[in-house]
Amino acid sequence: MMDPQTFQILPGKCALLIGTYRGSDDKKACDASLDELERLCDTYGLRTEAKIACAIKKVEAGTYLGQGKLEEIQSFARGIDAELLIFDEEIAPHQQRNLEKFFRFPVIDRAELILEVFAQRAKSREAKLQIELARWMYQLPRLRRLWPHLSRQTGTSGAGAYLKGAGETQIEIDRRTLKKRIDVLKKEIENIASQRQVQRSSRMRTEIPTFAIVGYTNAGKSTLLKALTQADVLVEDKLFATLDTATRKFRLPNRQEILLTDTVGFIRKIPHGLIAAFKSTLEEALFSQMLLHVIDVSHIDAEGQADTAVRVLKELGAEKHPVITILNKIDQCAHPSILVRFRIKYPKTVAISALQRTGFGELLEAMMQQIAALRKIVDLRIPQSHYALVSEIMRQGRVISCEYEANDILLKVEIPHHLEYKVANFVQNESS
Ligand SMILES: Nc1nc2c(ncn2[C@@H]2O[C@H](COP(=O)(O)OP(=O)(O)OP(=O)(O)O)[C@@H](O)[C@H]2O)c(=O)[nH]1
Ligand SMILES: [Mg+2]
Repeated sequence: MMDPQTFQILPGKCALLIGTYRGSDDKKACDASLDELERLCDTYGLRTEAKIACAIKKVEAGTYLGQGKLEEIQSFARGIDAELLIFDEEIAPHQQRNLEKFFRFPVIDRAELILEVFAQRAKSREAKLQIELARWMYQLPRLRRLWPHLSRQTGTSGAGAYLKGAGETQIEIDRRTLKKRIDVLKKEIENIASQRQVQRSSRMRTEIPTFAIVGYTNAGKSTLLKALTQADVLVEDKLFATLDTATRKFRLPNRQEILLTDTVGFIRKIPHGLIAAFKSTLEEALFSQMLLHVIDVSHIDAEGQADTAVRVLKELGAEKHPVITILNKIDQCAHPSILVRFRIKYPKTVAISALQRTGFGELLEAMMQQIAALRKIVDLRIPQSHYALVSEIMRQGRVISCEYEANDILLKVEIPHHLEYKVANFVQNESS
């Protein structure tokens, strides 16, 4: 069996980045996207020697770019001693093969680089399995193009086998082996997901309100979790610092206990297989009752990043969840007018600096309001003999006042909706 490491693009290589655009309006977006690709290279450890934005009229079926453009790029690449070409757009497997034949060095696309970054940074068993699955699914239609200088050779069954002229049969055998491995991985991931389901339902039984911190990569999600809960999570000025979800308890100023979950960041042109593979991790966000969408307002394309995050959340089916939009990094925000635009576009926004811990009062207030919207305040008169019920209410609700009268307990309490039917017989009047 081939080792997924076989495909590794070795860090330290010198890369030439290629983006394409059609109209002049597209040029800006193309440049911004190339800058992000450069950051991905940096995260991975590749050196970006140059970035080229090519104006194109149409995509060539066989080689993506036309002959003239390819020749231009080739002479440029030679001049800078490029060892690797990275396309910002998705390149079909046959185009990739043709391009590699033409350039005579490895050609990859943004999706493959993202997969490599994930592979390099995955730590937990689940993240490792998910990324292995995504990589194999990506490589399956590309088996023929394994490169020697891309790869770390592992015995005779790795990339080397192809170079020694292994024929169709070897590819067929490997393809079958790969498919089997993909099935095994899918099953293992399903098992972990079902264990998570069990944990999740026990958490739901205790009904602690849960917020998932979501948003574009590098927006400051982990910084926020760390600032609020002193959690020992990784904060880095790199894309995809977090690949594992981390959940921490936090107590709001009104003593309400909540859970906060840090999640994997989103990115533009995210490889499809990656969303599928990480679905069980990302689902953590869906099962949270509420979302905190963190936006880096100091980023030049903050609006585009926010749109991408909203789109991915929609793809995951989380668009109905109540959201607090957090405008983060206001300490670095160069254009305050952007804050106004965000406030108009998104219904509940708060502006903070997770790093400098400012704006937290407003944020916590918004979170308390959000929880209150999911809850109800009631006045109850409960005989003391029903102590089990009283203790359940005390645990899950927020007691506003408590008095004793004869053998009864008089409670004014904020309760989650699922407790309403249990206390229905003891309600005096509903306060709100
Ligand atoms: N100036 C400034 N920098 C911030 C702020 N919040 C976070 N950062 C920085 O932004 C970078 C990314 O922060 P992280 O918390 O790792 O971002 P993330 O959203 O968890 O990123 P991924 O896990 O990669 O998706 C780090 O260098 C942080 O120090 C802020 O309020 N102001
Ligand atoms: Mg993070």
